Amino acid sequence: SNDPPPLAPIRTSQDWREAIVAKLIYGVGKNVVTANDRDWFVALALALRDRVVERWIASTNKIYERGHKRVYYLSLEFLIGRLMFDTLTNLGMVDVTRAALAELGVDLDRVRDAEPDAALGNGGLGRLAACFMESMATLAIPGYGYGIRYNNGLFKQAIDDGRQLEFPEDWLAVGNPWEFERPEVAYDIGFGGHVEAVRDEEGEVRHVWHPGEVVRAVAYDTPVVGWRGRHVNSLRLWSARAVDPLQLETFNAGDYVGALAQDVRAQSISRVLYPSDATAAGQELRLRQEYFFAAASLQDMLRRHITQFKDLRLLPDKVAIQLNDTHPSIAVAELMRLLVDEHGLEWAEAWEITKGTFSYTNHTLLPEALETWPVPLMERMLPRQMQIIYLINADHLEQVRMLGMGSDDKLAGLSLIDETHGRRVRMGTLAFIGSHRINGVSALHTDLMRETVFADLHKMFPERITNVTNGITFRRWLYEANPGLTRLLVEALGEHVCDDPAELVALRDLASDAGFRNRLIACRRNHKIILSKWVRDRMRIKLDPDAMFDIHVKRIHEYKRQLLNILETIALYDAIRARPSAGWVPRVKIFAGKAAASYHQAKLIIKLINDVAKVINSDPTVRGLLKVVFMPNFNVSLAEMIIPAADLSEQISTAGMEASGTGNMKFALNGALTIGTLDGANVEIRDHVGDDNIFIFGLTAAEVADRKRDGWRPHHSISASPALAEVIDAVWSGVFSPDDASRFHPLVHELRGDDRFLVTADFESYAQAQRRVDRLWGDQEAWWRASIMNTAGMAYFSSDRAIGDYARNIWRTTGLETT
Ligand code: DL6
Repeated sequence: SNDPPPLAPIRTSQDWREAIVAKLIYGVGKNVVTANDRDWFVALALALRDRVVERWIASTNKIYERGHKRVYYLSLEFLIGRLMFDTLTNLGMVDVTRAALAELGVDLDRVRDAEPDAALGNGGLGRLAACFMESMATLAIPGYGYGIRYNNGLFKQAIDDGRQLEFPEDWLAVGNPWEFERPEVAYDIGFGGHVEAVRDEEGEVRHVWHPGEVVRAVAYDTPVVGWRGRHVNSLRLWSARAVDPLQLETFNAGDYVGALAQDVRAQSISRVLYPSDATAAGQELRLRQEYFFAAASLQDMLRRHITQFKDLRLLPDKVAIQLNDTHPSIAVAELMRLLVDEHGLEWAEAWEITKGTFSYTNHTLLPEALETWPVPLMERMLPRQMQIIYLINADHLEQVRMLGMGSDDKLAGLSLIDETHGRRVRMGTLAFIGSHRINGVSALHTDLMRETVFADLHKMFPERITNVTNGITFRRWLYEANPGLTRLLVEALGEHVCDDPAELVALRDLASDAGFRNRLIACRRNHKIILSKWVRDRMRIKLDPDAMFDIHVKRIHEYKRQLLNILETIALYDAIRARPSAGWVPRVKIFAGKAAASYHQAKLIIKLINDVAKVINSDPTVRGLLKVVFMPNFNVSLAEMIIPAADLSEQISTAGMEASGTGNMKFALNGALTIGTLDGANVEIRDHVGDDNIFIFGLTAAEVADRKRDGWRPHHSISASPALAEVIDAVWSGVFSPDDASRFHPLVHELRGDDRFLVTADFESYAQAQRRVDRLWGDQEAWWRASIMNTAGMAYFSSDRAIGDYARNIWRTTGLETT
């Protein structure tokens, strides 16, 4: 067999200690006396990596030997976070590692903190891709992630005088021990130039693209280990460089900067993650990134397919390509180019192969996030792909006419070219018509896709849209983030619950068990103490771990309505001050999240939260009853610390706007109760945990749509709520910004003007829901019963279930047998 010879088994902590120390000496070049935390992290990562590689090569061999179908997950974002504990947990090596390091006087938790977060994503979409990679490995589905190896991931956020500042992120500064550079896996990617039509010997016209610029894509591979280490997949990220990095003549002539200019231009493609989360990204560089990684990935997978199966006609049987949002959707035109121009297939056959191979996930209905690219830019940068898009469009519009949907306005709406704002290519339409399945990410979102953005395409292809509700990997978000709760679950339900989350449902029988409840309370309190210590050490704010921790963490966006939360917090502050001894429930309001650097309203919301925090936290009247904290630089690792400490989870987006949410699932799994709207996956969470165990408020998506249709005016909502009117007046008049009374006028203008996110419409209902929260908190037995019912109901939200759905209904494949 080609499988590697087995490594020496790790039987004792001493065996493992020796392996780690060997890596420290021969891999890092340090000794146990001089090693710092980072050195230990690298040594441990290298030692672990050996154990992973052993399995990785065996998994890869098995995929080849079985001729199994491969799944390619194309995503511009993978928000991975740290990998150390994923690897330790999935290999079952946490305890032996802790012991081995302790024998050396090294603390595993400090080593854990020395690993930088791989933040190659903006938010939910990128984190979903990371969870899906882990679940594909767990289910032994031969899955390959393809993306970009950004030198700088999502910016670091600092808060200065309450305002967000952005700094470059530098996750590679200390090296990345998990990855393997593959200089031999490199592809040339063209841009610009012209297309030549030539006649071949048989008189057929062939199109030859002569790019004006060529950039090289070089692969970096990271192994992705599944649960219990049974299968290991690959994440392949592309890095860009010039074909000729150094112009020697120019250099010798003394122009040292000019000599490197081509390389700098090429490298800019993989330099930074595009800082966008549901805001339009109308930048040429972004399109270069999209084409660069899509084209490199396609060349790579076609090479692999041809080497093994020889026949491109087998592509839909042997390959499934999932487009994570429209970002990689230029791949549809590129695959057609490769099949027709480079491999000589007939157009019609190539189109059937393309559709049979691709599927597309939509992650948002927000109009500003639906990608379109200006036709002149496409013609200049990707001339052959643009011709192909025109040809696809001609066939598509012909089909529209044949189906009797060919009225002018229908044709205009269904066309690949949007003529309403200059001429632009609709990437969502390209992804849709080039795929055999299109999925939304929650039941509600999928329904809305059918009814709104894709209504006409859905009429044309009624079978194509399907739903796959998102999920999260329980390994990271329960076993690693909350080992105490995991231990309780294993003790109560047996070890097998870690393999089959469906068994969580048995927890319902313990919902009223006092012994279990008390241990759960101790576990939560422990996490609240850890969080409080973080806040005390970094922000010099003291929190009471016995207060209710009410947590709102996610990207800052108007539709996610952090503004609604902080306005209600002000109302609560006013109410407490009016009647300080009315038996208030002590609360800590915790916010965290990044705003896109150019998103002014979102950044102003951060400033408002911080200004409100300053006033409330220094007011002795509410001491012990209310605290407000904005934790800087929210990232995956911080989320792992915050979520197990939450009592209340804020999921309060305007109904119809949050496609799914995945934070909502992480909190509920860890036993936080949700206060939320009937939006995204909240709807399904309610169905699984039960109406009594979640605080639902606000307008439904249908009611939001009705209000908007009827010419929504916030005036009535504001005047119907004295508390809200008072809060808005206070913000307007500078109560929280005495140094600059007009600072928050843009926020108030929006609230009193369009209020596009219906903050004022939902305010009263939200405030009443918060009082229901207070009442339940007052009955601790009932609160903890509800908490247990949340954890017990979350099996459905495992990303293993989601990946199972994709495999069955979209990719038409299964996992490999593992032993
Ligand atoms: O599907 C993952 C995640 C959802 O849970 C969020 O509800 C949704 O907002 C997010 N979408 C995006 C896309 N934004 N853009 N472009 O991040 O996807």
